[in-house]
Amino acid sequence: MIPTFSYPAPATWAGLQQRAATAETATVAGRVRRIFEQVQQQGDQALRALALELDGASLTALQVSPAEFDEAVAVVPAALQAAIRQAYANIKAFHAAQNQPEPVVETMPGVRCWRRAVPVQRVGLYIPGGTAPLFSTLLMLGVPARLAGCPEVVVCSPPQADGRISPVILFVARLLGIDQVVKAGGAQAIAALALGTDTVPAVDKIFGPGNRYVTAAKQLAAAEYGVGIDLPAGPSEVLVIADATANAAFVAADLLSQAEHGADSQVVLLTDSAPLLDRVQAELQTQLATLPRQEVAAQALAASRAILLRDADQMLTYSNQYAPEHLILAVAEPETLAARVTNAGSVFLGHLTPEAVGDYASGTNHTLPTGGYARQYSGVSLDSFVKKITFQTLSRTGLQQLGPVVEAMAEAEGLAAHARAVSIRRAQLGEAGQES
Ligand code: HSO
Ligand code: ZN
Repeated sequence: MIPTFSYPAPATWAGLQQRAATAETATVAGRVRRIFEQVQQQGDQALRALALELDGASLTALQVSPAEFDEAVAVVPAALQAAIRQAYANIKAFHAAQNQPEPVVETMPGVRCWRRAVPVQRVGLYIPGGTAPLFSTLLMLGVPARLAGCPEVVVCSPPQADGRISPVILFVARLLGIDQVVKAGGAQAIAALALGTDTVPAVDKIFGPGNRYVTAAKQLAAAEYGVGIDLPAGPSEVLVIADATANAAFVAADLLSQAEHGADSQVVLLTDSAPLLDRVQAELQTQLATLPRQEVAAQALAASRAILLRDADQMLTYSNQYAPEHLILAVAEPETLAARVTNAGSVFLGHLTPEAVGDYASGTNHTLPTGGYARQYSGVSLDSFVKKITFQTLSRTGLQQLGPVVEAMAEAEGLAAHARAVSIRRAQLGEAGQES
């Protein structure tokens, strides 16, 4: 089912690790640019026109009304509401613990430095719609936004053809205490968040996944409009490291859970057990047959890789080079391997920890670096919604102690005004500050 590679030489790994090119076509970029112009010129009117053209929705009000929230909440089944509440509690607990106290550090006598986390003031959360609106993404973005204390949080999501937003998304928004939900999708929503319209406030940072247009629009917003974005987005990925103790049915289920996201999802299996590999391939066949999204999943699998390697060392080296968004360690002693992971977005340890738990409800965030960006980026966390502003203050003693240090360095860099900013103060204190 998945193309197999047996004991490839390490020199060939880089080729195997290549992600399918997600070439940003000039057509997408051009279309996105025109949409930005349209939103800039016509504001809300452009959002209505594009909702009609692209979502088939005829809208008067763009903003979801309190009555619409009430209706939506009423139709979400109680069992789903309870599940979402549990996920919410877990995500909140995990992210709240990321709020660490920042100590005041006296670096020298009389020189005090500290840092304060200040929320990004205005944030926009983009939640894709389509056939399966991923309301879980609203939890993953909304929980840290609220915990960080961002004063303005606006959600944009494309309307269905009937002009509504998925009731579950509205239920989650209400649970989070977010009342600004705008019926706008695609590049036009990102343009509105970057530029501002009558209904959509311009924001400082935009979060959330989306299709090629949304991704291109976020890039444009960041490059030309001074707006922050969460992560360079790309197709979702999972890499499973499985040894002979792994359960083939579990491994196949994990691979498929990622494959069903999209035909461009990247699925990688590394194993040092040839019999396990055969069993996983057979299981994939069996399980695929019963999946509603089997066409999508089959396409993803066809472009993915199953690789037989010599041992745990090789598997770990390969995985660290690939830097997967999700890494599942389906091995007898996952902690040993986990300690040696250097590049991954989020790691799932042991046979009883499917990626799906992190996608929804264990507490970790599912907005993670893809495309190899796990080499240098972290996933979304509380930190994504704050800036850490640094502060410092010097007492008389502090200036006495630090002044000569700075003067010496400034003079050596040939920056006399810097040196003087110190010496002029020392002179007033009757110190031996000398100007040069
Ligand atoms: N695996 C996706 C997140 C997700 N899964 C949402 C289900 N719903 C990207 O990390
Ligand atoms: Zn998922």
